[in-house]
Amino acid sequence: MMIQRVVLRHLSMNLKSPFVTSFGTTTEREFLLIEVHDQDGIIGYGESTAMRDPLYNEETLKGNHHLLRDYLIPLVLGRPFSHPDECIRLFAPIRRNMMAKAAIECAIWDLYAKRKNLSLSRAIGGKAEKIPVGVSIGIQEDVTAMLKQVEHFLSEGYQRFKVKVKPGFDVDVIAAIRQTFGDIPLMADANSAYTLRDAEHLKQLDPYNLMMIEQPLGHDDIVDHAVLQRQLATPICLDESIHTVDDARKAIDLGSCRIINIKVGRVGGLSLSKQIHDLCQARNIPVWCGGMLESGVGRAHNVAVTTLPGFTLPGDTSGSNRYWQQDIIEPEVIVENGYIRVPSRPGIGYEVNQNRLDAVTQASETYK
Ligand code: OSB
Ligand code: MG
Repeated sequence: MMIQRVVLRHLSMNLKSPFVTSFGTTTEREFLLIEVHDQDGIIGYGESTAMRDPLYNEETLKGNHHLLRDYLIPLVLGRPFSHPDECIRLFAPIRRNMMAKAAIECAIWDLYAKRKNLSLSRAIGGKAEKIPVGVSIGIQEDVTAMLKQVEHFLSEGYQRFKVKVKPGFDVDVIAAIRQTFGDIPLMADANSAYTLRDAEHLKQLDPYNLMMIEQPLGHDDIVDHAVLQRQLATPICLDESIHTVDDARKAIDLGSCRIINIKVGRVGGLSLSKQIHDLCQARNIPVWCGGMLESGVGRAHNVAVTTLPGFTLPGDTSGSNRYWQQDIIEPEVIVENGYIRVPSRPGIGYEVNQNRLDAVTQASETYK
Protein backbone atom coordinates (compact mmCIF):
# COMPACT_ATOMS: atom_id res chain seq x y z
CA MET A 1 0.00 0.00 0.00
CA MET A 2 1.03 3.57 -0.63
CA ILE A 3 -0.14 6.61 1.29
CA GLN A 4 -0.89 9.40 -1.13
CA ARG A 5 -2.66 11.89 1.07
CA VAL A 6 -2.91 12.65 4.77
CA VAL A 7 -5.63 14.79 6.32
CA LEU A 8 -5.10 16.22 9.78
CA ARG A 9 -8.04 17.65 11.68
CA HIS A 10 -8.10 19.53 14.95
CA LEU A 11 -11.28 18.45 16.76
CA SER A 12 -12.97 19.79 19.84
CA MET A 13 -15.72 17.92 21.67
CA ASN A 14 -17.38 18.89 24.92
CA LEU A 15 -17.45 16.20 27.59
CA LYS A 16 -20.88 15.51 29.09
CA SER A 17 -19.39 16.61 32.40
CA PRO A 18 -15.90 17.74 33.44
CA PHE A 19 -13.41 14.91 34.10
CA VAL A 20 -11.23 15.62 37.14
CA THR A 21 -7.93 13.93 37.97
CA SER A 22 -5.12 14.78 40.39
CA PHE A 23 -3.42 16.65 37.51
CA GLY A 24 -6.33 18.76 36.29
CA THR A 25 -9.83 19.13 34.89
CA THR A 26 -10.89 18.42 31.31
CA THR A 27 -14.14 20.02 30.12
CA GLU A 28 -13.51 20.27 26.43
CA ARG A 29 -11.51 17.49 24.78
CA GLU A 30 -9.37 18.76 21.92
CA PHE A 31 -7.44 16.33 19.79
CA LEU A 32 -6.06 15.54 16.38
CA LEU A 33 -7.72 13.11 14.03
CA ILE A 34 -5.66 11.74 11.18
CA GLU A 35 -6.77 10.19 7.89
CA VAL A 36 -4.35 8.33 5.63
CA HIS A 37 -5.58 7.89 2.05
CA ASP A 38 -4.03 5.25 -0.19
CA GLN A 39 -3.72 4.95 -3.97
CA ASP A 40 -7.18 3.35 -4.19
CA GLY A 41 -8.94 5.99 -2.10
CA ILE A 42 -9.24 3.76 0.97
CA ILE A 43 -9.03 5.75 4.22
CA GLY A 44 -7.47 4.71 7.53
CA TYR A 45 -8.24 6.64 10.71
CA GLY A 46 -6.15 7.35 13.78
CA GLU A 47 -6.42 9.70 16.75
CA SER A 48 -3.72 11.46 18.71
CA THR A 49 -4.49 11.05 22.40
CA ALA A 50 -2.23 13.98 23.38
CA MET A 51 -4.15 16.53 25.39
CA ARG A 52 -4.09 20.30 24.98
CA ASP A 53 -1.87 20.76 28.04
CA PRO A 54 1.21 18.69 29.08
CA LEU A 55 -0.25 17.54 32.41
CA TYR A 56 -0.69 13.78 31.98
CA ASN A 57 2.53 13.45 29.97
CA GLU A 58 4.84 15.84 28.15
CA GLU A 59 3.02 15.68 24.81
CA THR A 60 0.57 18.34 23.69
CA LEU A 61 -1.83 18.77 20.83
CA LYS A 62 0.34 21.49 19.26
CA GLY A 63 3.50 19.46 19.80
CA ASN A 64 1.88 16.47 18.08
CA HIS A 65 0.78 18.72 15.23
CA HIS A 66 4.38 19.86 14.76
CA LEU A 67 5.74 16.29 14.92
CA LEU A 68 3.17 15.03 12.46
CA ARG A 69 3.47 17.90 9.99
CA ASP A 70 7.24 18.29 10.02
CA TYR A 71 8.48 14.75 10.66
CA LEU A 72 6.02 11.87 10.61
CA ILE A 73 3.75 12.73 7.67
CA PRO A 74 6.76 13.38 5.37
CA LEU A 75 8.15 9.97 6.39
CA VAL A 76 5.02 8.07 5.34
CA LEU A 77 3.83 10.04 2.28
CA GLY A 78 4.53 8.18 -0.96
CA ARG A 79 6.35 5.36 0.83
CA PRO A 80 5.36 1.80 -0.07
CA PHE A 81 4.30 -0.16 3.03
CA SER A 82 3.80 -3.89 3.20
CA HIS A 83 2.95 -3.97 6.91
CA PRO A 84 2.22 -1.39 9.67
CA ASP A 85 4.98 -2.94 11.84
CA GLU A 86 7.37 -1.11 9.49
CA CYS A 87 6.44 2.10 11.35
CA ILE A 88 8.51 0.92 14.32
CA ARG A 89 11.81 1.17 12.41
CA LEU A 90 10.71 4.14 10.35
CA PHE A 91 9.87 6.22 13.42
CA ALA A 92 12.67 4.93 15.67
CA PRO A 93 15.16 7.75 14.89
CA ILE A 94 12.66 10.26 16.30
CA ARG A 95 12.87 10.29 20.07
CA ARG A 96 9.72 9.68 22.10
CA ASN A 97 6.61 11.62 21.00
CA MET A 98 4.77 8.32 21.29
CA MET A 99 1.27 9.77 20.91
CA ALA A 100 2.17 11.52 17.66
CA LYS A 101 3.66 8.29 16.30
CA ALA A 102 0.70 6.22 17.50
CA ALA A 103 -1.81 8.51 15.77
CA ILE A 104 -0.38 7.84 12.33
CA GLU A 105 0.56 4.22 13.02
CA CYS A 106 -3.01 3.47 14.11
CA ALA A 107 -4.34 5.06 10.92
CA ILE A 108 -1.96 2.88 8.89
CA TRP A 109 -3.20 -0.22 10.78
CA ASP A 110 -6.81 0.68 9.98
CA LEU A 111 -5.91 1.16 6.31
CA TYR A 112 -3.94 -2.11 6.23
CA ALA A 113 -6.81 -4.07 7.81
CA LYS A 114 -9.33 -2.55 5.39
CA ARG A 115 -7.13 -3.49 2.43
CA LYS A 116 -6.85 -7.06 3.76
CA ASN A 117 -10.59 -7.14 4.39
CA LEU A 118 -9.92 -8.03 8.03
CA SER A 119 -11.24 -6.49 11.21
CA LEU A 120 -8.53 -4.57 13.03
CA SER A 121 -8.82 -7.04 15.89
CA ARG A 122 -8.08 -10.03 13.65
CA ALA A 123 -5.39 -8.11 11.75
CA ILE A 124 -3.39 -7.63 14.96
CA GLY A 125 -3.97 -11.22 16.08
CA GLY A 126 -6.83 -10.64 18.52
CA LYS A 127 -9.29 -13.42 19.25
CA ALA A 128 -12.00 -12.18 21.61
CA GLU A 129 -15.50 -11.52 20.23
CA LYS A 130 -16.49 -9.33 23.14
CA ILE A 131 -14.43 -7.48 25.72
CA PRO A 132 -15.24 -6.86 29.39
CA VAL A 133 -15.24 -3.20 30.27
CA GLY A 134 -14.69 -1.00 33.27
CA VAL A 135 -15.18 2.69 33.85
CA SER A 136 -12.92 5.44 35.15
CA ILE A 137 -14.57 7.90 37.51
CA GLY A 138 -13.03 11.32 38.11
CA ILE A 139 -12.47 13.03 41.43
CA GLN A 140 -15.79 14.33 42.78
CA GLU A 141 -16.87 17.20 45.02
CA ASP A 142 -17.30 14.86 47.97
CA VAL A 143 -17.81 11.23 48.96
CA THR A 144 -21.58 11.37 48.44
CA ALA A 145 -21.12 12.51 44.84
CA MET A 146 -18.66 9.66 44.26
CA LEU A 147 -21.12 7.09 45.63
CA LYS A 148 -23.75 8.44 43.21
CA GLN A 149 -21.35 8.00 40.31
CA VAL A 150 -20.50 4.43 41.27
CA GLU A 151 -24.18 3.61 41.63
CA HIS A 152 -24.90 5.07 38.19
CA PHE A 153 -22.15 3.08 36.45
CA LEU A 154 -23.08 -0.10 38.35
CA SER A 155 -26.56 0.26 36.91
CA GLU A 156 -25.05 0.59 33.41
CA GLY A 157 -23.42 -2.81 33.82
CA TYR A 158 -19.74 -1.87 34.06
CA GLN A 159 -17.56 -4.71 35.35
CA ARG A 160 -14.85 -2.74 37.13
CA PHE A 161 -14.78 0.63 38.84
CA LYS A 162 -11.72 2.82 38.85
CA VAL A 163 -11.83 5.93 40.96
CA LYS A 164 -9.40 8.78 40.74
CA VAL A 165 -7.75 9.61 44.05
CA LYS A 166 -5.42 12.30 45.39
CA PRO A 167 -4.19 13.30 48.85
CA GLY A 168 -7.30 14.33 50.80
CA PHE A 169 -9.61 12.31 48.53
CA ASP A 170 -8.54 8.70 48.95
CA VAL A 171 -8.95 6.33 51.91
CA ASP A 172 -12.32 7.73 53.02
CA VAL A 173 -13.67 7.49 49.50
CA ILE A 174 -12.56 3.89 49.07
CA ALA A 175 -13.92 2.98 52.54
CA ALA A 176 -17.31 4.50 51.71
CA ILE A 177 -17.52 2.69 48.36
CA ARG A 178 -16.73 -0.64 50.02
CA GLN A 179 -19.24 0.01 52.79
CA THR A 180 -21.99 0.93 50.33
CA PHE A 181 -21.39 -1.48 47.45
CA GLY A 182 -19.55 -4.37 49.10
CA ASP A 183 -17.09 -6.48 47.14
CA ILE A 184 -17.33 -4.83 43.69
CA PRO A 185 -14.22 -4.93 41.45
CA LEU A 186 -12.62 -1.69 42.58
CA MET A 187 -9.33 0.10 41.97
CA ALA A 188 -7.80 3.54 42.40
CA ASP A 189 -5.74 5.74 40.07
CA ALA A 190 -3.53 8.45 41.60
CA ASN A 191 -1.89 9.83 38.42
CA SER A 192 1.38 10.36 40.33
CA ALA A 193 -0.14 12.35 43.21
CA TYR A 194 1.98 10.75 45.99
CA THR A 195 5.60 10.26 46.97
CA LEU A 196 7.38 7.55 48.92
CA ARG A 197 6.84 9.67 52.05
CA ASP A 198 3.16 8.72 51.72
CA ALA A 199 3.89 4.98 52.01
CA GLU A 200 2.34 4.67 55.49
CA HIS A 201 -0.73 6.55 54.33
CA LEU A 202 -1.11 4.37 51.22
CA LYS A 203 -0.88 1.22 53.35
CA GLN A 204 -4.25 2.23 54.78
CA LEU A 205 -5.75 1.17 51.45
CA ASP A 206 -4.61 -2.44 51.87
CA PRO A 207 -7.59 -3.62 53.98
CA TYR A 208 -9.99 -2.63 51.18
CA ASN A 209 -8.78 -5.29 48.78
CA LEU A 210 -8.39 -3.09 45.75
CA MET A 211 -7.62 -4.88 42.50
CA MET A 212 -4.72 -2.45 42.18
CA ILE A 213 -3.54 1.09 42.69
CA GLU A 214 -2.50 2.77 39.47
CA GLN A 215 0.56 5.04 39.26
CA PRO A 216 0.74 6.24 42.86
CA LEU A 217 4.25 7.79 42.48
CA GLY A 218 6.25 9.83 39.97
CA HIS A 219 5.21 9.80 36.32
CA ASP A 220 8.81 8.91 35.39
CA ASP A 221 9.60 6.56 38.26
CA ILE A 222 10.09 2.81 38.47
CA VAL A 223 12.55 2.78 41.40
CA ASP A 224 10.43 4.22 44.21
CA HIS A 225 7.48 2.19 42.96
CA ALA A 226 9.53 -0.97 43.60
CA VAL A 227 10.21 0.17 47.16
CA LEU A 228 6.53 0.97 47.67
CA GLN A 229 5.34 -2.32 46.14
CA ARG A 230 7.41 -4.24 48.72
CA GLN A 231 5.48 -2.45 51.48
CA LEU A 232 1.99 -2.69 49.95
CA ALA A 233 -0.28 -5.72 49.70
CA THR A 234 -2.29 -3.90 47.01
CA PRO A 235 -0.80 -4.59 43.56
CA ILE A 236 0.68 -1.55 41.85
CA CYS A 237 -0.25 -0.98 38.21
CA LEU A 238 1.95 1.32 36.15
CA ASP A 239 0.50 3.72 33.58
CA GLU A 240 2.55 6.93 33.06
CA SER A 241 5.96 5.27 33.64
CA ILE A 242 5.71 2.72 30.83
CA HIS A 243 6.51 3.91 27.30
CA THR A 244 8.52 1.04 25.83
CA VAL A 245 9.05 -2.71 26.01
CA ASP A 246 12.29 -2.01 27.87
CA ASP A 247 10.46 0.15 30.42
CA ALA A 248 8.06 -2.74 31.00
CA ARG A 249 10.86 -5.31 31.29
CA LYS A 250 12.78 -3.18 33.78
CA ALA A 251 9.69 -2.44 35.87
CA ILE A 252 8.83 -6.14 36.00
CA ASP A 253 12.43 -7.10 36.88
CA LEU A 254 12.58 -4.47 39.62
CA GLY A 255 9.21 -5.47 41.07
CA SER A 256 7.83 -1.96 40.49
CA CYS A 257 4.39 -3.27 39.52
CA ARG A 258 2.35 -6.46 39.25
CA ILE A 259 0.03 -5.17 36.51
CA ILE A 260 0.54 -2.89 33.49
CA ASN A 261 -1.90 -0.49 31.85
CA ILE A 262 -1.24 -0.38 28.10
CA LYS A 263 -2.36 2.79 26.36
CA VAL A 264 -1.93 2.58 22.62
CA GLY A 265 -0.99 6.28 22.41
CA ARG A 266 1.41 6.30 25.34
CA VAL A 267 3.47 3.41 23.92
CA GLY A 268 3.57 4.57 20.29
CA GLY A 269 0.92 2.47 18.56
CA LEU A 270 -0.60 -0.95 18.10
CA SER A 271 2.56 -2.80 17.02
CA LEU A 272 4.41 -1.64 20.13
CA SER A 273 1.35 -2.29 22.34
CA LYS A 274 1.49 -5.83 21.05
CA GLN A 275 5.17 -6.17 21.92
CA ILE A 276 4.55 -5.01 25.49
CA HIS A 277 1.55 -7.33 25.65
CA ASP A 278 3.72 -10.28 24.51
CA LEU A 279 6.40 -9.54 27.09
CA CYS A 280 3.82 -9.24 29.88
CA GLN A 281 2.18 -12.49 28.81
CA ALA A 282 5.54 -14.27 28.95
CA ARG A 283 6.22 -12.78 32.39
CA ASN A 284 2.72 -13.50 33.77
CA ILE A 285 1.89 -9.83 34.20
CA PRO A 286 -1.79 -9.11 33.48
CA VAL A 287 -2.45 -6.10 31.26
CA TRP A 288 -5.48 -3.98 30.51
CA CYS A 289 -6.21 -1.16 28.10
CA GLY A 290 -6.23 2.36 29.50
CA GLY A 291 -8.07 5.30 28.01
CA MET A 292 -7.47 8.97 27.26
CA LEU A 293 -11.05 10.22 26.86
CA GLU A 294 -10.96 9.14 23.22
CA SER A 295 -13.43 9.83 20.48
CA GLY A 296 -14.91 6.83 18.69
CA VAL A 297 -11.83 6.42 16.50
CA GLY A 298 -9.38 6.03 19.39
CA ARG A 299 -11.99 3.97 21.22
CA ALA A 300 -12.20 1.57 18.26
CA HIS A 301 -8.42 1.06 18.32
CA ASN A 302 -8.66 0.38 22.07
CA VAL A 303 -11.40 -2.21 21.50
CA ALA A 304 -9.19 -3.96 18.94
CA VAL A 305 -6.07 -4.11 21.13
CA THR A 306 -8.11 -5.43 24.06
CA THR A 307 -8.94 -8.58 22.05
CA LEU A 308 -5.33 -9.80 22.45
CA PRO A 309 -5.30 -12.73 24.90
CA GLY A 310 -3.14 -11.09 27.61
CA PHE A 311 -5.74 -8.37 28.23
CA THR A 312 -7.25 -10.36 31.06
CA LEU A 313 -8.53 -7.43 33.15
CA PRO A 314 -11.40 -5.10 32.19
CA GLY A 315 -10.03 -1.84 30.76
CA ASP A 316 -11.14 1.78 30.72
CA THR A 317 -12.73 1.53 27.28
CA SER A 318 -16.23 2.59 28.23
CA GLY A 319 -19.08 3.18 25.76
CA SER A 320 -19.29 6.29 23.58
CA ASN A 321 -22.08 7.62 25.80
CA ARG A 322 -19.80 7.69 28.86
CA TYR A 323 -18.27 10.97 27.64
CA TRP A 324 -20.10 12.08 24.50
CA GLN A 325 -23.53 13.42 23.74
CA GLN A 326 -22.83 12.22 20.20
CA ASP A 327 -19.73 10.40 19.02
CA ILE A 328 -18.07 10.80 15.60
CA ILE A 329 -18.57 7.12 14.68
CA GLU A 330 -21.57 5.03 13.69
CA PRO A 331 -22.71 2.87 15.27
CA GLU A 332 -21.39 4.22 18.56
CA VAL A 333 -19.45 1.96 20.94
CA ILE A 334 -22.10 0.32 23.11
CA VAL A 335 -21.71 -1.46 26.45
CA GLU A 336 -24.16 -4.32 26.91
CA ASN A 337 -24.15 -6.31 30.15
CA GLY A 338 -20.63 -5.08 30.83
CA TYR A 339 -19.21 -6.05 27.43
CA ILE A 340 -18.44 -4.35 24.14
CA ARG A 341 -19.04 -6.56 21.13
CA VAL A 342 -15.98 -6.48 18.87
CA PRO A 343 -16.95 -5.30 15.38
CA SER A 344 -16.22 -7.77 12.58
CA ARG A 345 -16.30 -5.36 9.67
CA PRO A 346 -12.97 -4.44 8.03
CA GLY A 347 -10.62 -2.06 9.82
CA ILE A 348 -11.79 -0.26 12.95
CA GLY A 349 -15.25 -1.61 12.17
CA TYR A 350 -17.15 1.62 12.72
CA GLU A 351 -17.99 4.27 10.12
CA VAL A 352 -16.96 7.86 10.68
CA ASN A 353 -20.06 10.05 10.75
CA GLN A 354 -19.00 12.77 8.31
CA ASN A 355 -21.60 15.32 9.40
CA ARG A 356 -20.72 14.93 13.03
CA LEU A 357 -17.02 15.02 12.22
CA ASP A 358 -17.40 18.27 10.27
CA ALA A 359 -19.41 19.76 13.13
CA VAL A 360 -16.57 19.21 15.64
CA THR A 361 -13.69 20.09 13.28
CA GLN A 362 -11.96 23.36 14.18
CA ALA A 363 -9.40 23.24 11.37
CA SER A 364 -8.10 20.79 8.83
CA GLU A 365 -5.05 20.45 6.60
CA THR A 366 -4.23 18.16 3.70
CA TYR A 367 -0.73 16.91 2.89
CA LYS A 368 0.18 15.16 -0.33
O1 OSB B 1 -4.66 8.02 34.05
O2 OSB B 1 -5.87 6.62 33.06
C1 OSB B 1 -5.56 7.78 33.25
C2 OSB B 1 -7.94 10.10 31.36
C3 OSB B 1 -7.05 11.05 30.90
C4 OSB B 1 -5.72 10.96 31.23
C5 OSB B 1 -5.27 9.89 32.02
C6 OSB B 1 -6.15 8.93 32.48
C7 OSB B 1 -7.51 9.07 32.16
C8 OSB B 1 -8.54 8.15 32.65
C9 OSB B 1 -9.82 8.05 31.87
O3 OSB B 1 -8.45 7.53 33.67
C10 OSB B 1 -9.79 6.90 30.92
C11 OSB B 1 -10.95 6.92 29.95
O4 OSB B 1 -12.07 6.68 30.38
O5 OSB B 1 -10.74 7.21 28.76
MG1 MG C 1 -3.96 6.17 34.78
